[in-house]
Amino acid sequence: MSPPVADSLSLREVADRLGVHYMTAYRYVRNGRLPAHKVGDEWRVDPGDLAALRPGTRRNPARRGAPDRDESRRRLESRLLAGDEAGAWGVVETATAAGADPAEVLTSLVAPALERIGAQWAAGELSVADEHRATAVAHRLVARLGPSFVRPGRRRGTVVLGSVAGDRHALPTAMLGDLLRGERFEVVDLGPDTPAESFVATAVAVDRLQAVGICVSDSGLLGTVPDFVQTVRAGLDDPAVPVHVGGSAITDVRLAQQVGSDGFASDPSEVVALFASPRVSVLD
Ligand code: B12
Repeated sequence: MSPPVADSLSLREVADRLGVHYMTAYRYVRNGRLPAHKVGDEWRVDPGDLAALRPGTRRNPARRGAPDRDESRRRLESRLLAGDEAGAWGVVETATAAGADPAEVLTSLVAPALERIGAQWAAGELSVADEHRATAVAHRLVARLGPSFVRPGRRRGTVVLGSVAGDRHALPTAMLGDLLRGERFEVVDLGPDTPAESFVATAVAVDRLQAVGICVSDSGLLGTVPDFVQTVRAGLDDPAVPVHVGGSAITDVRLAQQVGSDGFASDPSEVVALFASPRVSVLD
């Protein structure tokens, strides 16, 4: 989003310049199509951003009404960073109306937007506060999308998910859990910073345990993962149950192998197949 500038425009002025109704201009802001910032109670728009929105200067008319993925991502990123849940949800609804299913919304919109936000934080372009605000909104989007992953029919067994002890990232297992629920797995998501003992206590208590998934986002924790995996594995009643380790810190199959994972998935489309497989281990 553009920083506040002295010559920024009110929404009324934006509407006049575009020749649209005030509510249309407001909607452009709320769904992230037009970057804006709040000054007190009022939305203000940078004239440069308005110029970029003008019909004919910005969009291919053939695509009018169906924003492409990059544009939707950019809009979502802008709404996440603005802490604007309603606007962010508007981007999700627009994508859904254009045909995206909930899994695509998570994997093609929300995750890449967070990835970009993380990259900007790492480059010193965003503060930790910006990242926290964006993540809080992302949590709410994921929660709102959750019920749309519920599928009727026989369950395929239970997957127990959580992040390795010390890892505070909560969204990866929340999103992964929904992708798996959408494929009729029962999922118990233990969330961030889960002790090995909690994985074990849960895994031995669930009905028809299919697999355990341990998420690692912070590569600073990688040294702890092999022992962690071993503790979890040793605590399971059935040694044939696979224990998978994944997440953004597990970047390739070799690393997965080193930390003791039974499998590796390089992208979301492979994750479901991985959890569906018995312990044949793609790493053997
Ligand atoms: C939000 C966020 C935070 C939030 C987390 C809040 C919360 N409640 O979740 C906060 C601000 C707390 C945070 C803290 C830190 N973070 Co952070 N964070 C992120 C960010 C922006 C988004 C994470 C996310 O939710 N991604 C969305 C999910 C869906 O994507 P995903 O993880 O790839 O998950 C998918 C797959 O990997 C897969 N998957 C996930 N789990 C599993 C498990 C299995 C078994 C399998 C098979 C697949 C799988 O399925 C998912 C769906 O497709 C990322 C950027 C990024 N690239 O993701 C950085 C990022 C992960 N963080 C990073 C860092 C460095 C940190 C800190 C160390 C910063 C610091 N110095 O304090 C701390 C670590 C704290 C800790 N001890 O954990 C780095 C990690 C770099 C690295 N390689 O180590 C990243 C990549 C940012 C960056 N570009 O540098 N962070």
